[in-house]
Amino acid sequence: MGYKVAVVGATGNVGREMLNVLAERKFPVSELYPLASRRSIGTEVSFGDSVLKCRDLETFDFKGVDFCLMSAGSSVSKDWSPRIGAQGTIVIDNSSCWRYDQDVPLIVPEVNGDAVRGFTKKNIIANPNCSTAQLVVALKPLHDVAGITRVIVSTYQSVSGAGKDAMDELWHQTKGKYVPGQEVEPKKFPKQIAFNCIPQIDVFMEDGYTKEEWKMLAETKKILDPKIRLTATCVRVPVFVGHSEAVNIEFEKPISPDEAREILRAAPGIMVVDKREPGGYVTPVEAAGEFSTFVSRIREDATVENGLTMWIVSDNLLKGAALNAVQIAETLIHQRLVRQAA
Ligand code: 11C
Repeated sequence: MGYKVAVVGATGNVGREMLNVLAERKFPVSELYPLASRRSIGTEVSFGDSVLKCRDLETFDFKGVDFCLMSAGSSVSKDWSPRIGAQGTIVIDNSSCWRYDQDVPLIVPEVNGDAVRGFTKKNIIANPNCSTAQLVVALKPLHDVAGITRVIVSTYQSVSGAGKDAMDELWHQTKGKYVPGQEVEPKKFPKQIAFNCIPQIDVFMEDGYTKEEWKMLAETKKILDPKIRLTATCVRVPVFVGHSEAVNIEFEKPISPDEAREILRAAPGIMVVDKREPGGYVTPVEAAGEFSTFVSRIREDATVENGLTMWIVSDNLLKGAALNAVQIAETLIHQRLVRQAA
Protein backbone atom coordinates (compact mmCIF):
# COMPACT_ATOMS: atom_id res chain seq x y z
CA MET A 1 0.00 0.00 0.00
CA GLY A 2 1.25 3.44 -0.80
CA TYR A 3 2.54 5.37 -3.80
CA LYS A 4 4.61 4.41 -6.78
CA VAL A 5 7.67 6.65 -6.73
CA ALA A 6 10.39 7.04 -9.35
CA VAL A 7 13.69 8.78 -8.59
CA VAL A 8 15.51 10.05 -11.68
CA GLY A 9 19.23 10.62 -11.14
CA ALA A 10 19.25 8.04 -8.37
CA THR A 11 23.03 7.59 -8.39
CA GLY A 12 23.83 11.28 -7.85
CA ASN A 13 24.47 13.11 -4.56
CA VAL A 14 20.88 14.34 -4.32
CA GLY A 15 19.25 11.22 -5.82
CA ARG A 16 20.79 8.99 -3.17
CA GLU A 17 19.64 11.39 -0.46
CA MET A 18 16.12 11.32 -1.93
CA LEU A 19 16.09 7.54 -1.41
CA ASN A 20 17.42 7.95 2.14
CA VAL A 21 14.88 10.63 3.02
CA LEU A 22 11.95 8.63 1.60
CA ALA A 23 13.02 5.67 3.75
CA GLU A 24 13.83 7.70 6.87
CA ARG A 25 10.54 9.60 6.82
CA LYS A 26 8.65 6.38 6.10
CA PHE A 27 7.07 7.91 3.02
CA PRO A 28 4.27 5.56 1.96
CA VAL A 29 6.00 3.84 -0.96
CA SER A 30 4.48 0.78 -2.61
CA GLU A 31 7.01 0.60 -5.47
CA LEU A 32 10.30 2.48 -5.77
CA TYR A 33 11.96 2.82 -9.17
CA PRO A 34 15.51 4.22 -9.21
CA LEU A 35 16.19 5.52 -12.72
CA ALA A 36 19.35 6.75 -14.32
CA SER A 37 21.04 7.45 -17.59
CA ARG A 38 22.16 4.52 -19.72
CA ARG A 39 25.71 4.41 -18.31
CA SER A 40 24.37 3.86 -14.76
CA ILE A 41 21.87 1.11 -15.58
CA GLY A 42 22.35 -1.73 -13.11
CA THR A 43 24.16 0.46 -10.56
CA GLU A 44 22.95 -0.52 -7.10
CA VAL A 45 21.44 2.02 -4.73
CA SER A 46 20.14 1.60 -1.18
CA PHE A 47 16.55 2.20 -0.19
CA GLY A 48 16.06 1.47 3.50
CA ASP A 49 17.13 -2.16 3.97
CA SER A 50 16.83 -2.98 0.26
CA VAL A 51 19.34 -2.68 -2.51
CA LEU A 52 17.82 -1.79 -5.86
CA LYS A 53 19.29 -1.70 -9.34
CA CYS A 54 18.92 1.43 -11.46
CA ARG A 55 16.74 1.14 -14.51
CA ASP A 56 16.94 3.01 -17.80
CA LEU A 57 15.04 6.30 -17.88
CA GLU A 58 14.78 6.10 -21.68
CA THR A 59 12.72 2.91 -21.68
CA PHE A 60 10.88 3.20 -18.36
CA ASP A 61 7.07 3.24 -18.52
CA PHE A 62 5.72 5.90 -16.12
CA LYS A 63 2.12 4.70 -16.40
CA GLY A 64 0.63 4.46 -12.90
CA VAL A 65 3.62 6.13 -11.22
CA ASP A 66 2.38 8.75 -8.75
CA PHE A 67 5.53 10.80 -8.12
CA CYS A 68 8.75 11.33 -10.00
CA LEU A 69 11.50 12.96 -7.95
CA MET A 70 13.86 14.34 -10.57
CA SER A 71 17.48 15.22 -9.90
CA ALA A 72 19.26 14.82 -13.17
CA GLY A 73 20.07 18.40 -14.18
CA SER A 74 18.32 20.99 -16.29
CA SER A 75 18.78 19.51 -19.75
CA VAL A 76 17.36 16.11 -18.74
CA SER A 77 14.51 17.83 -16.90
CA LYS A 78 13.71 20.11 -19.82
CA ASP A 79 13.25 17.13 -22.07
CA TRP A 80 11.72 14.62 -19.66
CA SER A 81 9.63 16.47 -17.05
CA PRO A 82 6.85 17.56 -19.48
CA ARG A 83 6.73 14.08 -21.00
CA ILE A 84 6.49 12.42 -17.59
CA GLY A 85 3.98 15.01 -16.35
CA ALA A 86 1.81 14.45 -19.42
CA GLN A 87 1.43 10.79 -18.39
CA GLY A 88 -0.18 11.86 -15.09
CA THR A 89 2.89 11.49 -12.88
CA ILE A 90 3.63 14.50 -10.67
CA VAL A 91 7.23 15.59 -11.26
CA ILE A 92 9.10 17.27 -8.40
CA ASP A 93 12.16 18.69 -10.07
CA ASN A 94 15.36 19.70 -8.35
CA SER A 95 16.95 21.51 -11.31
CA SER A 96 16.64 25.19 -12.13
CA CYS A 97 14.84 24.40 -15.39
CA TRP A 98 11.24 25.10 -14.33
CA ARG A 99 11.65 27.35 -11.29
CA TYR A 100 10.88 30.60 -13.05
CA ASP A 101 8.02 29.26 -15.21
CA GLN A 102 4.79 30.95 -14.11
CA ASP A 103 2.87 27.70 -14.64
CA VAL A 104 5.16 25.81 -12.24
CA PRO A 105 4.95 26.37 -8.48
CA LEU A 106 8.29 26.81 -6.70
CA ILE A 107 7.76 25.40 -3.26
CA VAL A 108 9.30 25.34 0.19
CA PRO A 109 6.53 23.70 2.22
CA GLU A 110 7.17 25.68 5.43
CA VAL A 111 6.91 28.92 3.45
CA ASN A 112 4.41 28.58 0.59
CA GLY A 113 3.05 25.05 0.87
CA ASP A 114 -0.42 26.19 -0.21
CA ALA A 115 0.93 27.30 -3.59
CA VAL A 116 1.56 23.65 -4.41
CA ARG A 117 -1.97 23.36 -5.80
CA GLY A 118 -0.82 25.30 -8.89
CA PHE A 119 0.95 22.18 -10.16
CA THR A 120 -1.89 20.98 -12.36
CA LYS A 121 -1.00 23.02 -15.46
CA LYS A 122 2.16 21.04 -16.19
CA ASN A 123 2.19 18.40 -13.45
CA ILE A 124 5.59 19.82 -12.48
CA ILE A 125 6.63 21.36 -9.16
CA ALA A 126 10.04 22.97 -8.77
CA ASN A 127 12.40 22.61 -5.83
CA PRO A 128 14.44 25.76 -5.15
CA ASN A 129 18.18 26.18 -5.17
CA CYS A 130 19.72 24.93 -1.93
CA SER A 131 20.96 28.33 -0.81
CA THR A 132 17.45 29.80 -1.26
CA ALA A 133 15.59 27.02 0.57
CA GLN A 134 17.37 27.47 3.90
CA LEU A 135 17.22 31.26 3.61
CA VAL A 136 13.46 31.52 3.06
CA VAL A 137 12.67 29.01 5.83
CA ALA A 138 14.33 31.41 8.26
CA LEU A 139 13.04 34.63 6.67
CA LYS A 140 9.36 33.64 6.43
CA PRO A 141 8.40 33.71 10.15
CA LEU A 142 10.22 37.01 10.63
CA HIS A 143 8.62 38.50 7.51
CA ASP A 144 5.16 37.56 8.81
CA VAL A 145 5.76 39.55 12.00
CA ALA A 146 7.91 42.52 11.03
CA GLY A 147 7.86 42.78 7.21
CA ILE A 148 11.22 42.31 5.50
CA THR A 149 12.22 45.05 3.07
CA ARG A 150 15.82 44.22 2.23
CA VAL A 151 18.24 41.31 2.66
CA ILE A 152 22.01 41.14 2.23
CA VAL A 153 23.38 37.58 2.06
CA SER A 154 26.93 36.25 1.93
CA THR A 155 27.05 32.51 1.41
CA TYR A 156 29.70 29.94 2.29
CA GLN A 157 28.66 27.00 0.09
CA SER A 158 29.97 23.47 0.30
CA VAL A 159 31.38 21.60 -2.66
CA SER A 160 28.66 18.93 -2.60
CA GLY A 161 26.38 21.53 -4.22
CA ALA A 162 28.49 21.09 -7.35
CA GLY A 163 28.20 17.28 -7.37
CA LYS A 164 30.27 14.21 -6.63
CA ASP A 165 33.18 15.13 -8.93
CA ALA A 166 33.50 18.43 -7.10
CA MET A 167 33.72 16.62 -3.75
CA ASP A 168 36.43 14.40 -5.22
CA GLU A 169 38.29 17.46 -6.46
CA LEU A 170 38.38 18.96 -2.96
CA TRP A 171 39.51 15.65 -1.46
CA HIS A 172 42.26 14.91 -3.99
CA GLN A 173 43.45 18.50 -4.22
CA THR A 174 43.74 18.69 -0.42
CA LYS A 175 45.76 15.46 -0.33
CA GLY A 176 47.79 16.62 -3.32
CA LYS A 177 48.98 19.65 -1.39
CA TYR A 178 50.95 17.30 0.87
CA VAL A 179 51.91 14.48 -1.48
CA PRO A 180 54.51 15.41 -4.10
CA GLY A 181 53.46 14.23 -7.57
CA GLN A 182 49.74 14.07 -6.66
CA GLU A 183 48.91 17.74 -7.22
CA VAL A 184 45.43 18.27 -8.70
CA GLU A 185 44.68 21.20 -11.00
CA PRO A 186 41.23 22.91 -10.78
CA LYS A 187 38.72 21.25 -13.08
CA LYS A 188 35.21 21.48 -11.60
CA PHE A 189 36.02 24.83 -9.97
CA PRO A 190 37.48 27.94 -11.63
CA LYS A 191 40.33 28.13 -9.07
CA GLN A 192 41.93 25.95 -6.39
CA ILE A 193 39.27 24.98 -3.84
CA ALA A 194 41.54 23.27 -1.27
CA PHE A 195 42.42 25.76 1.48
CA ASN A 196 40.72 28.53 -0.51
CA CYS A 197 37.44 30.43 -1.06
CA ILE A 198 36.04 31.12 -4.53
CA PRO A 199 33.63 34.06 -5.00
CA GLN A 200 31.99 32.51 -8.03
CA ILE A 201 29.21 29.90 -8.18
CA ASP A 202 27.69 29.29 -11.61
CA VAL A 203 28.27 31.62 -14.56
CA PHE A 204 28.54 35.40 -14.62
CA MET A 205 25.54 37.48 -15.69
CA GLU A 206 25.73 40.78 -17.57
CA ASP A 207 25.36 42.91 -14.43
CA GLY A 208 28.35 41.29 -12.70
CA TYR A 209 26.33 39.04 -10.40
CA THR A 210 26.67 35.28 -10.80
CA LYS A 211 23.72 33.10 -11.73
CA GLU A 212 23.71 31.60 -8.21
CA GLU A 213 23.33 35.11 -6.77
CA TRP A 214 20.57 35.94 -9.28
CA LYS A 215 18.75 32.72 -8.36
CA MET A 216 18.66 33.70 -4.68
CA LEU A 217 16.97 36.97 -5.60
CA ALA A 218 14.52 35.57 -8.17
CA GLU A 219 13.56 32.56 -6.05
CA THR A 220 13.13 34.51 -2.79
CA LYS A 221 10.77 36.86 -4.63
CA LYS A 222 8.75 33.99 -6.12
CA ILE A 223 8.55 31.93 -2.94
CA LEU A 224 8.27 34.59 -0.26
CA ASP A 225 7.45 38.09 -1.50
CA PRO A 226 8.20 39.92 -4.78
CA LYS A 227 8.61 43.18 -2.85
CA ILE A 228 11.70 42.00 -0.93
CA ARG A 229 14.98 43.47 -2.22
CA LEU A 230 17.95 41.15 -1.93
CA THR A 231 21.62 41.24 -2.83
CA ALA A 232 23.86 38.18 -2.53
CA THR A 233 27.51 37.25 -2.76
CA CYS A 234 27.85 33.49 -3.18
CA VAL A 235 31.15 31.91 -2.23
CA ARG A 236 32.38 28.33 -2.54
CA VAL A 237 34.34 27.13 0.48
CA PRO A 238 36.30 23.92 1.15
CA VAL A 239 33.51 22.23 3.11
CA PHE A 240 32.05 18.92 1.92
CA VAL A 241 28.42 19.25 3.04
CA GLY A 242 26.39 22.14 4.49
CA HIS A 243 25.83 25.65 3.20
CA SER A 244 26.21 28.62 5.57
CA GLU A 245 24.87 32.12 5.15
CA ALA A 246 25.62 35.40 6.93
CA VAL A 247 22.44 37.44 6.54
CA ASN A 248 21.57 41.09 7.24
CA ILE A 249 17.84 41.79 7.25
CA GLU A 250 16.02 45.15 7.24
CA PHE A 251 12.43 45.24 8.48
CA GLU A 252 9.49 47.64 8.21
CA LYS A 253 8.78 47.33 11.93
CA PRO A 254 11.14 47.05 14.90
CA ILE A 255 12.05 43.53 15.98
CA SER A 256 14.56 42.70 18.70
CA PRO A 257 16.98 39.76 18.70
CA ASP A 258 15.01 38.24 21.60
CA GLU A 259 11.74 38.48 19.67
CA ALA A 260 13.37 37.00 16.58
CA ARG A 261 14.79 34.12 18.61
CA GLU A 262 11.35 33.39 20.09
CA ILE A 263 9.62 33.55 16.67
CA LEU A 264 12.22 31.31 15.04
CA ARG A 265 12.10 28.80 17.90
CA ALA A 266 8.37 28.32 17.24
CA ALA A 267 8.78 28.12 13.46
CA PRO A 268 8.65 24.85 11.49
CA GLY A 269 11.93 23.45 10.20
CA ILE A 270 14.10 25.75 12.33
CA MET A 271 16.37 25.09 15.29
CA VAL A 272 17.78 28.09 17.09
CA VAL A 273 21.20 27.50 18.64
CA ASP A 274 22.38 30.87 19.84
CA LYS A 275 24.49 30.97 22.95
CA ARG A 276 26.74 33.98 23.06
CA GLU A 277 29.79 31.98 24.03
CA PRO A 278 32.58 30.13 22.19
CA GLY A 279 31.02 27.32 20.15
CA GLY A 280 27.45 28.42 20.93
CA TYR A 281 26.44 28.33 17.25
CA VAL A 282 26.04 25.72 14.53
CA THR A 283 28.59 25.04 11.78
CA PRO A 284 28.12 22.98 8.60
CA VAL A 285 29.82 19.98 10.17
CA GLU A 286 27.00 19.75 12.75
CA ALA A 287 24.25 20.56 10.23
CA ALA A 288 25.28 17.78 7.81
CA GLY A 289 22.82 14.89 7.97
CA GLU A 290 20.19 16.95 9.82
CA PHE A 291 16.74 17.91 8.54
CA SER A 292 16.60 21.25 10.39
CA THR A 293 17.83 24.63 9.29
CA PHE A 294 19.91 26.11 12.11
CA VAL A 295 19.92 29.79 13.06
CA SER A 296 22.66 31.22 15.26
CA ARG A 297 24.38 34.55 16.02
CA ILE A 298 21.13 36.58 16.06
CA ARG A 299 21.95 40.19 16.88
CA GLU A 300 20.94 43.74 16.13
CA ASP A 301 22.28 45.39 12.99
CA ALA A 302 22.55 48.93 14.35
CA THR A 303 23.63 50.35 10.97
CA VAL A 304 19.99 50.47 9.78
CA GLU A 305 16.72 51.44 11.45
CA ASN A 306 15.17 48.01 12.01
CA GLY A 307 17.93 45.53 11.35
CA LEU A 308 19.00 42.06 12.41
CA THR A 309 22.03 39.98 11.51
CA MET A 310 22.16 36.20 11.73
CA TRP A 311 23.92 33.01 10.65
CA ILE A 312 21.89 30.32 8.87
CA VAL A 313 23.25 26.81 8.23
CA SER A 314 21.65 23.75 6.66
CA ASP A 315 22.48 20.51 4.87
CA ASN A 316 22.32 21.55 1.22
CA LEU A 317 21.60 18.01 0.04
CA LEU A 318 18.69 17.65 2.49
CA LYS A 319 16.67 20.84 3.12
CA GLY A 320 18.39 22.29 0.07
CA ALA A 321 17.29 19.43 -2.17
CA ALA A 322 16.15 15.89 -1.23
CA LEU A 323 14.25 16.64 1.98
CA ASN A 324 12.42 19.59 0.43
CA ALA A 325 11.41 17.43 -2.55
CA VAL A 326 10.00 14.72 -0.28
CA GLN A 327 8.24 17.35 1.85
CA ILE A 328 6.56 18.65 -1.32
CA ALA A 329 5.24 15.14 -2.05
CA GLU A 330 4.05 14.89 1.58
CA THR A 331 2.31 18.26 1.21
CA LEU A 332 0.44 17.03 -1.88
CA ILE A 333 -0.75 14.00 0.06
CA HIS A 334 -1.63 16.06 3.13
CA GLN A 335 -3.63 18.54 1.02
CA ARG A 336 -5.35 15.62 -0.74
CA LEU A 337 -4.13 16.77 -4.12
CA VAL A 338 -3.14 13.24 -5.11
CA ARG A 339 -5.15 10.06 -4.85
CA GLN A 340 -5.11 8.72 -1.31
CA ALA A 341 -3.04 5.59 -0.91
CA ALA A 342 -5.20 2.50 -0.70
C1 11C B 1 25.66 24.94 -5.57
N1 11C B 1 23.47 25.83 -5.18
O1 11C B 1 25.88 24.95 -4.36
C2 11C B 1 24.28 25.11 -6.12
C3 11C B 1 23.74 23.76 -6.47
O2 11C B 1 20.23 25.59 -9.13
O3 11C B 1 19.87 23.70 -8.23
C4 11C B 1 22.31 23.74 -6.94
C5 11C B 1 22.09 24.46 -8.24
C6 11C B 1 20.64 24.58 -8.56
O4 11C B 1 26.56 24.77 -6.40
